[in-house]
Amino acid sequence: MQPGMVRGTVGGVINYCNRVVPISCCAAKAIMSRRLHARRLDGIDKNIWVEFTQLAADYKPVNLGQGFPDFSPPAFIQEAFCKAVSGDCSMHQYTRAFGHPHLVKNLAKFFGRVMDRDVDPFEDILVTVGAYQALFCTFQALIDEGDEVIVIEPFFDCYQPMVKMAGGTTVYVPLRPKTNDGKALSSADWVLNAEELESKFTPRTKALVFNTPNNPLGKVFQREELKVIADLCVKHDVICISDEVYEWLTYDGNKHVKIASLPGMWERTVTIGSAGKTFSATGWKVGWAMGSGHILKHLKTVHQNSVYHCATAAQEAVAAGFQREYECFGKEDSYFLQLPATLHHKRLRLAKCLQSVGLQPILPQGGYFMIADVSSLKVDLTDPTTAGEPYDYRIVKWLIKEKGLATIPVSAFFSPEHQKDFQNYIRFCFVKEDSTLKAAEDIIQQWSEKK
Ligand code: IK2
Repeated sequence: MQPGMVRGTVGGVINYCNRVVPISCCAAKAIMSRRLHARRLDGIDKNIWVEFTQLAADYKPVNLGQGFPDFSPPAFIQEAFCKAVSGDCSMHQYTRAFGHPHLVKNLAKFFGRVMDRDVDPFEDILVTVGAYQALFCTFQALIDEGDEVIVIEPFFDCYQPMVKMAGGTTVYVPLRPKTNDGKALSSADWVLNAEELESKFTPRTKALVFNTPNNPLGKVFQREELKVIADLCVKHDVICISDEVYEWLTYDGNKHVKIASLPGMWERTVTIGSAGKTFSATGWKVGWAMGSGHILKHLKTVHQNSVYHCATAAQEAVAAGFQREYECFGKEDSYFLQLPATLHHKRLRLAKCLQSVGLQPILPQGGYFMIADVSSLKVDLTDPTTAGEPYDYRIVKWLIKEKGLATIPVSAFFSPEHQKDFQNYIRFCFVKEDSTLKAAEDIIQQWSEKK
């Protein structure tokens, strides 16, 4: 037993933080002489969300870290959830494995309209435990040992470990600022070089994954940019995985375009969505994968042999949400218009605050994150517990512990090759109450005055 730990829980010990640590973690070496964990887990045991969510829980900072709203979902969807749990007893029981019928029918109807095509509710959609599980099913179902997956960076961090667990290798292609003079002040200035992208395709390339609007940069890929990606996917016979969890959050006239709607792409694209991001209910963990049934059937095989199905009542509520949004599509009371309108102001407010202390944020065209180089502000990095970590990790930890403000280090969204270029950047989340943004502004102001 390690110092500071006490016995007291069946199958575990309690550590300093009152958390139960399974005996297997502490004493595995003593019990087993053979290798315990599967090789596919090598090097992927750290997770930024686990680490920084715990820090936020421990230090209780003003939280502009993980991407979730600190306000409630709209009343109509809360009411739909209450109705689901208090009504028919079937809402408390298993439903169809690949998606509650009411939900898949509404998703098919809604996205069929958006894409102007027939979407088969029972063939072309899989409902999952958040977009996270949709991604997991996609990689497990489609990637084999030796396959390569092209990842456009910056990228949502879980793509890399998920590809690795499936036996594949990630090959990165970066969005690069159009100019090198430090004037890339909008996410629109970050572009993909078509030749560089094409150079990454090899006979082993099985899939390409990207995210629009992008987390953390906020880039909204324009139709012409999507066409470049689409043409290369068709030319090299590659599957496209399009992570669109922030699809309703675009600003300044930018429009989200679904790559699956481009010619020849429906047949080779898996589109990933999230009700958590869509209806400001991230804790419900309802997501989906959508695409041609001939691809989706393989994702369903992974799903039926792992999770099997997702919470019925939450699916019923999300179904009601999409039904409502179908009815008020494009109208003033659509939540899909109201949320970005609200966030547009919060985005400008945060940008103004950062600029007022001499920082140059990259203004996002979409999503609910903003990144900024904070190296001009004073930081005391003497904490020995973070020594050896990337600079942005150390800044973020110092900010949480010493200033009471949580953000996220940006290098976590880059490949090892490009991480060093972004170690001065941190990510701020602005899907927060104005009072939270005000509290963060006060901390940022006070931080800059201490320089
Ligand atoms: N894909 C992207 C691009 C995401 O950003 C997320 C959720 N990210 O939230 C953490 C953060 O960046 O602060 C997901 C997928 C997963 O979505 P879901 O919550 O529906 O599983």
